[in-house]
Amino acid sequence: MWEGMVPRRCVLIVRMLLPYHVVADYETEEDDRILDSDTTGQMSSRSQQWDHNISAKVSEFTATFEKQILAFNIISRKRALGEFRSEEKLMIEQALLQEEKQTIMELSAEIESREKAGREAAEAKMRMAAMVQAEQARAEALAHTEMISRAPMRGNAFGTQGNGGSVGHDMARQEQGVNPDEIIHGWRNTQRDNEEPSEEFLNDENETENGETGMQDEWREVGEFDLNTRVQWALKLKGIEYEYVEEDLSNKSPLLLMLNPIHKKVPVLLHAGKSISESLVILEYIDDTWKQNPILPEDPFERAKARFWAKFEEEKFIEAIRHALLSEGEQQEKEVKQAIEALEILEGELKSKEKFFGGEKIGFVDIVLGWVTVWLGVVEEVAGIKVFDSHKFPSFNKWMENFVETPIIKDKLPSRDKLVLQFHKIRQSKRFTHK
Ligand SMILES: N[C@@H](CCC(=O)N[C@@H](CS)C(=O)NCC(=O)O)C(=O)O
Repeated sequence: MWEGMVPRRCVLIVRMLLPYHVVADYETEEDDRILDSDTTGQMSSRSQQWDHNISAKVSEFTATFEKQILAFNIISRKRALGEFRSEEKLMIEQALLQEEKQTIMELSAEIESREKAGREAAEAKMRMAAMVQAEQARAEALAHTEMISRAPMRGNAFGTQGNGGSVGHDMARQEQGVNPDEIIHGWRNTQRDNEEPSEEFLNDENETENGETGMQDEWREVGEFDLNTRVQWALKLKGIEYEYVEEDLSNKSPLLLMLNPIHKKVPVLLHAGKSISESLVILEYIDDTWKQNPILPEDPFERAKARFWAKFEEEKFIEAIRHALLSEGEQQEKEVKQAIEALEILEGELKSKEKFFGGEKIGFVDIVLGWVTVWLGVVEEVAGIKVFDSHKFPSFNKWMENFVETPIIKDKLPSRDKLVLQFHKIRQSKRFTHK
């Protein structure tokens, strides 16, 4: 009813006032045509407006860009003169601060670990010194008892026998008493005497008279990674508890000189108050002393053969690799050639073996050569030489795999990365006293 009353004119107005988008669908193109056809030039079409906007934007961008180039050129000139923008300065300062912080943190961690190592070494040396002192006192007491026991011998043979027996018995008991002190180490003193260890002896921190300076860390770690490892492997294979005392080879301790006065080198094994030096000799001592898990064969001929191969490894193979690390040019080529020849011989020997030189189990010959499994690759990398080739030496390759996979060995293998660093330093310094 209401609808019928709306006048027609009103409907038209409503239609005209409808929002633009409702009718735009079919009117836009029409509009453009109308505007484009305008010859008065008063109205610009959509495409003309678009072109106009774009060129305005382009000139805006061009102006900004030119400004940036100008600023960049000025900044570059200033940078060349060492002047930086304030935010750049801030960033540089922050980066430097961060770097400094990191360096300080690393430095304090390093200092802390060195202090700890130093403290532990000093404590261990104190313990060792006390033990050596006890051993000397025991020897003195023994000599004294022997002297007394000999006195009546001149007059009374019966008395002597009785006394002698009891001394022997005491000795055995005392040896058992010292047994826990089974230690691998290097210490020194200029000579062995009967005096008590002096203050200096116990605290050698200020010692500098060795003439071996500047290589402290390198030597400490390299020392640990080769010959000492032999001894530790042997003890571990036999399940013997031991205490490991580190020696600073650039500043040898009085204890090392006392215990290994001839060679003044590590490793040294201290057992029951007695010191044993030379890694191969120590290995044999260990095998003779603790019978479980033998590392040398029982048969005399087989034992001799094992000793032969150990000597061969030392003199022909290991020695050549050591020298190759330190030499260059022709000399180095000669050493590499010798190492390869020795390796060919070892490859031939291993061909008939089950897993190791020692057969099914790791033995003397394996232990002597063992650290080469890590050293060889490191020396090759550091000295830029090639000795080992897994295709040419498949048996040796298998032996290396078997060796490093053995749990006891695996736990005591040196870190390759650390060795690479140490060997670089050693090669640069050309100081390699290892013989
Ligand atoms: N033939 C000895 C060699 C010992 C050796 O050369 N030890 C090195 C460390 S691995 C050493 O103490 N070097 C210090 C020096 O020569 O002054 C062994 O087998 O024990």
